[in-house]
Amino acid sequence: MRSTFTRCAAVLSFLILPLVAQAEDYTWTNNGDGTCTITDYTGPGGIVIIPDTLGGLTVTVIGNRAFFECTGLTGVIIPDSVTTINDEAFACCENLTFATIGKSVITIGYSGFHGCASLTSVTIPNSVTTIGVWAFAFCNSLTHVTIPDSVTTIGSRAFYHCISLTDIKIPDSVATIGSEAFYYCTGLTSAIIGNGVTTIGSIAFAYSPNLVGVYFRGDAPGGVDIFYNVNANAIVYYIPWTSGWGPTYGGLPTVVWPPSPADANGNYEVDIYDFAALAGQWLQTGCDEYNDWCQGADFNHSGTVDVADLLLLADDWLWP
Ligand SMILES: [Ca+2]
Ligand SMILES: [Ca+2]
Repeated sequence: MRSTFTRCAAVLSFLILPLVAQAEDYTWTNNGDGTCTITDYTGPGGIVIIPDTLGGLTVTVIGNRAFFECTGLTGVIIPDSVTTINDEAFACCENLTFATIGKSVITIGYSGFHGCASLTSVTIPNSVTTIGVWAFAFCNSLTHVTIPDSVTTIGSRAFYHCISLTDIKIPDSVATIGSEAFYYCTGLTSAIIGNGVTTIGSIAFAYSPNLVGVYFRGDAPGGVDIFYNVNANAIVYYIPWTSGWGPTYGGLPTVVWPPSPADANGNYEVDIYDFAALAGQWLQTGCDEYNDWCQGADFNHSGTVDVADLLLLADDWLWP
């Protein structure tokens, strides 16, 4: 880190209302197609709403290190015009507590939010396909992050040393989890791995002493030392009809994943489809094994589809 760095560090926490950023707070380059790349921010910080146009040009890229070490930045709202967050764009913004990423962002670049140690909340929109290498590494305060089902690649070390992260759900869209992606996420207790994941990089989950369960929605992915030095009592759960599972996986014992009673269609998710199944059989009687417990809607196998089943659905809503 550059220790002499003072840019936008002076004004901290005085700003209660969001500051609508002024054009003079930015430098940018013309991309030549009516768009521009923000190359630097020199404003006072606080909560910054990045403008969607500068000098008549649409802001599409937050450039390399544009907000690097901007310690005065406490919150940022990135406009929907932005498609790319480049390398280290917000790295080492150590007082940044929240980031709302615009709905057009496709790529979060290398170390995009690396070292944002105060970041407790980040919204990753359903447009992002790549979470870059080191993207959220050392985001020590991040307790929860939702990875949308647009994401196909989680880069190496993307969430390295996110020590406050307690659980993670990798959507079915993700094919590759990079090496050390969740290395030293010491607070991690559970992880759900989507059914599209074919490869997990080496020591992707390592040094997680509190890990209790890892739930795989698909076949056993390839990988080496995935669970290096995690809680030895953690259990790997798999869905019965998937393949590649032995008595252990990555050194951890494997067990068939117990289904939710409210999962009417048996796809290991409790959502609107299960609600529709319940609604379709509502107040049905005579449920038994011959009619598959009223097509799965008699969750508690009581013979009728009623409020007791609805309560089971409510209990497990959006499971797992
Ligand atoms: Ca279901
Ligand atoms: Ca019932």
